[in-house]
Amino acid sequence: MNKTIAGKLSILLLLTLALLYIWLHHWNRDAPTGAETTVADTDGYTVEVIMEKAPAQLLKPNPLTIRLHRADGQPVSTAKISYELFMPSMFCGTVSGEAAPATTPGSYQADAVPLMTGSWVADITVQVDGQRLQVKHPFAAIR
Ligand SMILES: [Cu+2]
Repeated sequence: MNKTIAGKLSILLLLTLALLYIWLHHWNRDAPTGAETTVADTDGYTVEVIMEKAPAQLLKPNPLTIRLHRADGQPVSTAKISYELFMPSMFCGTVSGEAAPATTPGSYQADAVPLMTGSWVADITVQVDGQRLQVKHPFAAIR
């Protein structure tokens, strides 16, 4: 192989690797992960966490629905449900609040307001019949 061609090829290879590295890095940092719904069976209850908008909108109230029912399917409307939003890879503070019972039995409603774009977790605490259930719902926030 010609020396100049080999040189050009190695530069091209380096450039490709550099671009690949930047792309992967960018991808990992900026593609927030998250789901629309998290369903958890815990201590005889099923907790469903539904983010109506996925990804969520930055600095906007995003409807957050929590549905609670017993293992036998009976909805539970007497729980006290609170939430705490945090970013798992940052120390930028938390946003907390309570979910109010909605008209549908076993359904609770809150508005989640993410303060930054990226990956968030909604940490849901359900207090029901002297029990404390915890469900973590990952979600993403975009501009
Ligand atoms: Cu943050």
